Amino acid sequence: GGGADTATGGDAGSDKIVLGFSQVGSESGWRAANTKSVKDSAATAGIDLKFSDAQQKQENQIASIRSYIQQKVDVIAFSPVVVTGWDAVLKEAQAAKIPVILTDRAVDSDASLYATFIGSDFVKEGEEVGKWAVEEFKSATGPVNIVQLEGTVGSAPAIDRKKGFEATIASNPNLKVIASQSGDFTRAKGKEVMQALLQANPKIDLLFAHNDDMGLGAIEAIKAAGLKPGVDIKIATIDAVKDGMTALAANEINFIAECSPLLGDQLMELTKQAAAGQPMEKRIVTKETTFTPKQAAEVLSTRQY
Ligand code: GYE
Repeated sequence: GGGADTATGGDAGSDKIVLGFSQVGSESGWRAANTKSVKDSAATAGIDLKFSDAQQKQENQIASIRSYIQQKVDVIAFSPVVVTGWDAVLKEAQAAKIPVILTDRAVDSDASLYATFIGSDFVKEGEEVGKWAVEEFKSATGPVNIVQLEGTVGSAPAIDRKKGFEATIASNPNLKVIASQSGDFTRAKGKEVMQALLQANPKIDLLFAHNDDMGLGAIEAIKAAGLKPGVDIKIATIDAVKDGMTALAANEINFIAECSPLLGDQLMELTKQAAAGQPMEKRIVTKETTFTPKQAAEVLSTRQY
C-alpha cells in the first residue's frame, strides 16, 4: 500500500525485460485478482516487474508513468483510471521510444500513442445484463423501477456498461432507470449509496451494480432495510469474482456478466513482443461468459479468484 513503487527485480546488468506497471488501485476483488495475475505472470515469464498502485488517482498514475520513463524501462503498461487526460504523458513515452500497453481500461487518446489495448468489451457486458433484465421482467404489466450503481466516474467500464445496459433495456418501455449514482467500484460506497437510494425510493425492483463489490455492499444495505436481496429486489452485477459468485449461488444475486481479471499471461506475451519491436494487434478482447445462480453453484468450487 501507500502508493509506493516496489521493484521486484534488482538485476542491473542482466538482459531481463523491465516492465513498469501502473495499477488503478485496490478498489475491488476484481482488482486484487488482476494484480495477482500480473505479478504471478511476470515472475513466471522472467520479466522484471516494477509495480505501483495509484489509489484511484490519475495524478499518481501519471507520476509513476513519468518515473518509469525516467528509469528507461523497456515497456510501460497501465490500467487507466479514467478515459481522458493521457495525451501528454503518452507523447512523452513515445518520444522516449518506450512502447505502452493499455490493460483493462481504455483511453480516448489517438491509437497511434499506444502499442495495444488488452481487455474486456464493457459495452457487451452491459448489454448482457440488459438482455437478462428484459427477459426477467418480460411479463411485467407496469413500471419496473431500476437503480444503477455506476463505477468510477469517467472510467471506461462505468461509461460503457451504462451505455450497453441502457440501450438494451430501451426495448421495453416498462423498464426504467429511476436513479443512477456512482459507488466508485467499492463495497463501502455501494453500501452507502444504496442506503440513500432505498430511503429515497420506496419501490425498487432491480439493482444493476457495475461490479460485484458494489452489489455486495448494496446487499448489506438491503438486508439492513429489512428486505431480501435477490427476492424483494432483484440484483445483477458484473465481474464474477468469488464473493460475487458465492452470493449468486445463494440466490442473493440473480445474474452476473463475467469480466475476466486474468490478463497477466497475455500481458507478458505482449510485453515480450513490444520489447522486441514486433508488430501487434491494436485491440485484444478478453473472452468471457455470463452466470445464473445454478451455473454459479456448479463452478464455485473450482473458481480461481
Ligand atoms: O469491473 C471493477 C474494478 O476495470 C474491469 O474495475 C475493471 C473494473 C472491474 O474495480 O471491479
